[in-house]
Amino acid sequence: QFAKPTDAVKYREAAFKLMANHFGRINAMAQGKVPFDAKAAQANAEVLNMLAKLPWDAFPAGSNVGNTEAKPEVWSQPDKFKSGAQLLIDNVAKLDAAAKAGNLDQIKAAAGEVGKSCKACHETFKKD
Ligand code: ASC
Repeated sequence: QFAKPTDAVKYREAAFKLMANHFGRINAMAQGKVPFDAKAAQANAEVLNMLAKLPWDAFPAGSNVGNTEAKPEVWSQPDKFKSGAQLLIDNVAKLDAAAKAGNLDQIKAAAGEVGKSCKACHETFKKD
C-alpha cells in the first residue's frame, strides 16, 4: 500500500486532518456554535464514518519516521492502539446513526463520546 514509510505518514495525517474537519463541523452544531442543520450533520457524519476506518492501516512497522506525531507507543502497545481505534470507529458509527435520525440530542451525546475517543488515544499515542 505504501512505497515508502513517509508515504504512510502522509496518508494517516491526511486521514486525520479530514476527520478533524468533518467532525469539527458536527461538533460546532453539537456545541451550539453554529445552527443545527440536519442535512449537513448527516453528510458530515457519513463522510466521517468512512474516514474513521482509514488511518489504522497506515501505521506499518518501520513508519515511526520523519516528523511523525506518532509516539513509539503505537508500535510498542499495539493491542491498546487497536482497541482505541476500534472504540473510535464504533463511536463514530453511533454518531452516524444519530445524524441519520436527525436527532440533535443523540448527536450531542454521540459527538461527546467521539471526542473522548480522540482524546484518549492522543494522550498515549500522539506527541503534543
Ligand atoms: C477534534 C479534534 C481532535 C479531537 C480532540 C478531542 O475535533 O480535531 O483532535 O476533537 O480535540 O478532545
